[in-house]
Amino acid sequence: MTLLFQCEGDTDGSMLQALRAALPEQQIRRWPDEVGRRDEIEQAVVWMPPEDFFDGLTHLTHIHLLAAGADQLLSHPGLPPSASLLRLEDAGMGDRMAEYVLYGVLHAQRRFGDLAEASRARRWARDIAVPPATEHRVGILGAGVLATLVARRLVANGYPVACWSRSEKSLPDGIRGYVGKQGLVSMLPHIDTLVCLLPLTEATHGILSAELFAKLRPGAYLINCARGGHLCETDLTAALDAGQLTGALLDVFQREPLPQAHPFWQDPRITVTPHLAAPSPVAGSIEQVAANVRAIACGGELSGIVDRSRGY
Ligand code: NDP
Ligand code: OXD
Repeated sequence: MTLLFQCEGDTDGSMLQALRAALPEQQIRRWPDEVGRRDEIEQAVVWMPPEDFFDGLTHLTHIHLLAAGADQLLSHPGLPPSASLLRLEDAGMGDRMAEYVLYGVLHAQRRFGDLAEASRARRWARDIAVPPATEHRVGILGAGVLATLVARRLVANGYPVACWSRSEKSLPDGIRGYVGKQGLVSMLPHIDTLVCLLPLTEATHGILSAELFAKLRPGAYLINCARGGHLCETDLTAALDAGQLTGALLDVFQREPLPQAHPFWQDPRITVTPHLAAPSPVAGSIEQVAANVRAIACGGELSGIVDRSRGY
């Protein structure tokens, strides 16, 4: 079997090296300098394949994505219609995402933004009320692989947590589940910090909107660590101006890197991070890709199958 590896972020070659070590029996070619005969390639491991990447890959059966979110790959104009897509599931990202979200939730609950402002003004702000974690309710949009791991970490830190999903599911103890459109309407009015961990699909595009912000508890905090396309950026600014929201921690943006002139950089109520909430770790990612390559060879069970019709 011949496999083509494409990951521009792998600047030191450590991912490719790990993949070759994990699959010594396979022929692994590096894109773009080792592509060779394109019709010999049966599988590809990709990060963000360029526009002409799939040209001539006529025998491609499986595409392994080095990311959790498949939105960009699914919108690739050259994506072969019949190849199976496999994404990363956790692969070590869950722990990193849980740290990121926990930081944001603590920031909101302990009112560190207000305290920092008071500190800059040399104000001894004992009047800033700080509720206990048990009274700060966190709502997560999504109840998938990452949302569940994040929710567990928040529960372990004393927060009441609710997760929202498309389908009914059994969630770990202490996490309340809400399902579908009606479930979202029921969940939002109780939420102090809202976390977005949804895949970007037609149904979830623009979900973080004025309509949704208006349903949250007044003064709620927003954490978006999923995709920039989930957020209506002008609606966020309007909700902050109106006091409907008190702040936001944003890791993802409609345009990345966030353009220099973007107003979010200058807004003290918004914390911008450069899409690093949970980068794909080398060891966990390669372990998962290699396990799938082996499973394909022996007809075993695959993990991370992307359902093209659902969009995730
Ligand atoms: P999963 O596919 O495991 O989970 C997605 C969840 O979203 C599921 O619970 C699903 O519901 C729910 N969902 C999807 N569509 C809808 C809808 N229309 N209404 C309600 N719920 C919906 O994804 P992961 O947890 O692995 O990853 C989530 C996202 O996190 C990725 O798609 C990516 O965009 C982002 N991400 C960001 C990173 C960063 O560094 N910032 C790093 C890694 C991922 P159901 O369970 O019913 O299917
Ligand atoms: C991912 C990401 O989807 O890093 O894995 O955003």
